[in-house]
Amino acid sequence: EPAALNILVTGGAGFIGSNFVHYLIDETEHRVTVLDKLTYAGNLASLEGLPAERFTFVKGDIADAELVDSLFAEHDAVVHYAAESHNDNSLDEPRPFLDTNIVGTYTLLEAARRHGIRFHHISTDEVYGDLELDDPARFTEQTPYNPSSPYSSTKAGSDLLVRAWVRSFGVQATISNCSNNYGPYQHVEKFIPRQITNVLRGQRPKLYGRGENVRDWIHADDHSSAVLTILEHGRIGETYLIGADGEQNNRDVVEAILTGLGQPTDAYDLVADRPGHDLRYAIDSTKLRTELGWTPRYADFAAGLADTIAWYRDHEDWWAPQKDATEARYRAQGQ
Ligand code: NAD
Ligand code: TDX
Repeated sequence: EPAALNILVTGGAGFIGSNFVHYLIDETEHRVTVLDKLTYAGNLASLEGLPAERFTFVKGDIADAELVDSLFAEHDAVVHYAAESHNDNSLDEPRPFLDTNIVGTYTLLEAARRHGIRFHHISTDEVYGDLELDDPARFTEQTPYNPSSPYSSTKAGSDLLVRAWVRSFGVQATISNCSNNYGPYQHVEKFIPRQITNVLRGQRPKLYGRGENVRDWIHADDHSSAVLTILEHGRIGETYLIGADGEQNNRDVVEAILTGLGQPTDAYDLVADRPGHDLRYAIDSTKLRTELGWTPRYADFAAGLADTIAWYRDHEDWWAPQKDATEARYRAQGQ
């Protein structure tokens, strides 16, 4: 058994970060501190019921150098999830994406350098741009960066800062770039929860454009197991792509949600497309699987989606407070 560590998780009140915190508490002996600003996307209800002797919450900004410095002094490792994460918001108002994703990551890297602390940076496959729908290629660790949106360009910038701080200052960092996550605690602004909660409310799902864009879906628990594997066994300075062979086009996902909730498969609306909308993402995770022996538990997207639909059906108290405001924002954009 590895020794129990003190792990600092930034953005742990968000979707993937909160899933990772639950995973650490359930699957390891580590003690966890969450540092989270509680923006519109952060939700303390996602962290309810965790054991007080192993879990601490700190409200604060990753760009607050003094706070970050004092927290790094008390921890053995940092897993950095905090980000502005929604592409549609980044098209509306890019500034917070620069402040958090770029300046926030820079602030953490400077503290990592001072404290010599193990640092894992969470990123996205969107840094690689997009693929044609009929291209057999998938992204690998060698694919050149080519981000499309303000969101993905700031994530790309943050990845490059991490690489530079490893090479120039010897920071003990690894990077992972994961495909689209789904699962419990995902904000209702995102595609899958938006459509599930629309149908639960008697509203029609909204597909951008013609619904032909492809995303490569992975359950958040599988993302968590991959990140823990990299934290424990990854080689410093390396990048690992995380994916579970879950390519689906958006229309097929909406039809599966409608079927799962007993509605006809054509009961959706086509709405205005997202400007610059990436066509397709697809991850080749061979390096992570062969080098570190990782495999996803949810091999089957249909089973993971059924679990996720059931979770939203059973947790209206978690998502209802955000639903109206989120839909009002989309309505104002014709989406
Ligand atoms: P999210 O928007 O659900 O959560 C982000 C969290 O970060 C929130 O709790 C928010 O309050 C917090 N936060 C934002 N700015 C902060 C700041 N300045 N200081 C401290 N906390 C701050 O996002 P998510 O979908 O859980 O994504 C988490 C990470 O995973 C991001 O880095 C994202 O780029 C990456 N990622 C997401 C996906 C996906 O499918 N959602 C896929 C690959 C990678
Ligand atoms: O209502 C919708 N209708 C629709 O057709 C919404 C919200 C989205 N879409 C489409 C756009 C995308 O093709 O569904 C797909 C998924 O959209 P999002 O959930 O917004 O995700 P995406 O833009 O693919 O980015 C996500 O995956 C990579 C996360 O939000 C990012 O944080 C992550 O880096």
